[in-house]
Amino acid sequence: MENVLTIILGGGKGTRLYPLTKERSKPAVPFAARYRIVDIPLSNSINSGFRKVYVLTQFNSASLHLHLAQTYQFDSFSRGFVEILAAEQGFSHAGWYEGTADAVRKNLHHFRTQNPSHYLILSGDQLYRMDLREFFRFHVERDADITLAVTPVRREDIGRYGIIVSNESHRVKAFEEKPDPRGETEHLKSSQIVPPSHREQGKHYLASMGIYLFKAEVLEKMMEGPYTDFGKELIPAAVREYAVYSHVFTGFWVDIGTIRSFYETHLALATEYPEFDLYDETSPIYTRMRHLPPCKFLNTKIDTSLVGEGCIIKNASISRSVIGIRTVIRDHSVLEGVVCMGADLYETPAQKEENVRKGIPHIGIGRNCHIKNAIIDKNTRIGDNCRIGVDPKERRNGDYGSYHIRDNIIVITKNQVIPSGTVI
Ligand code: ADQ
Ligand code: ADP
Repeated sequence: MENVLTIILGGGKGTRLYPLTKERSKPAVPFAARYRIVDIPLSNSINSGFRKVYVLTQFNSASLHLHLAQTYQFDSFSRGFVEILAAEQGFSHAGWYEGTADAVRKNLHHFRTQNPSHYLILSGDQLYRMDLREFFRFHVERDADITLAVTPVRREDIGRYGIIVSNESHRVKAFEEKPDPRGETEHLKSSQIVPPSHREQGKHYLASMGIYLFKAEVLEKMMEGPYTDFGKELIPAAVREYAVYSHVFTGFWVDIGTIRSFYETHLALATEYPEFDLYDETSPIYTRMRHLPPCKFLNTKIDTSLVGEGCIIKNASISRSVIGIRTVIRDHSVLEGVVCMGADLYETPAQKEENVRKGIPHIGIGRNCHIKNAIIDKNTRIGDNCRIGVDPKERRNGDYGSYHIRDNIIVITKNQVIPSGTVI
């Protein structure tokens, strides 16, 4: 009988989402006003009926643990679970996972306790909605050893992905990790299995989505090899030794693993008809029930924005923004293109008095602030009269103490204090 175990790759030493990952692992990064990044692959897996899930992460945090424990509870008949396996927690091989395959290898002894028939490996940093059951059926029908989910891409994009070459029956004949798009690429086209509508858009190549289904015995066998990474080593070797198939996915799929894509994906979600529909009740994105109060808006204009629960916003103007749970925005502030993650708590009157004594702003955004093109992480204290990302000036990538700049986006990290009158 089938017994699929889902493994979510929750991020390496990775600096791509830094500084959002400065104090937390990637799965715990807040997403879309009320979720966390890990909710996306987890929801896909659960909505597809695969309810035994391990999340591999470099380090566990109390908040990630709480989030998963309180959100993903299954009754005893479904035999589901979601468990975190963190690299730091003293196995015989201490230290970081050296790569994606290494992360899986170091946890095989945990996986074996479930006696799985198949391993479903998902990336932790992508936004998509996929029926993984259909993917599973495809794999079983072909008696594949390994099946890769693939999606059509243009030539200029091939350098970011593993590119596969498949024959008409979807058997993968070759795999090249991140080939140079300026080089010879004709041999990498899989035009015969790319749907015509995608070919018309110039998408002749098939990119691996980093979503793999393995027969359990095949993964076990391959784990005996010297491979540290799936994309760089293990999958290219598997194509030579095993029956590897490709399943073409043509829905919306985007990598949210960099600051730029994380930011742009957020702003896109706030538009009227985004390609990813958060409001699809047939396959919801799950997250923690927080029992927060409603949002309160006082004389405020909000346009093309998403707002999480429990926000209090007064005399403000907000456009093209995502405002996370419990955000407090005080009088006469203007936010344009801002991803604000919100706060873990509301401050009590006593805490606010203490803030005044210490001369620090309250949690949230102060009065008369103008903020553009920024990501503001949780629990930040932004004082009054700040101008952030507004004035035209050169903003070089770098780390500048209380803030960071990545691809022209200003990132204010968790718990930072931005004094009144700050100009960035
Ligand atoms: P990349 O995304 O560049 O390409 P990688 O950095 O290995 O590959 O990340 C894959 C996933 O694993 C990400 O979700 C990442 O956060 C996570 N991860 C990375 N290192 C990890 C570690 N040490 N422990 C736990 N998790 C880790 C891959 C494939 C390409 C494919 C693209 C699709 O290699 O072939 O085209 O994904 O996005
Ligand atoms: P969330 O999932 O709500 O984003 P976390 O998982 O990080 O947040 O946990 C934060 C929770 O802890 C919040 O629900 C909040 O109620 C509580 N919390 C954290 N710090 C404080 C504090 N200083 N005072 C009161 N409650 C706090």
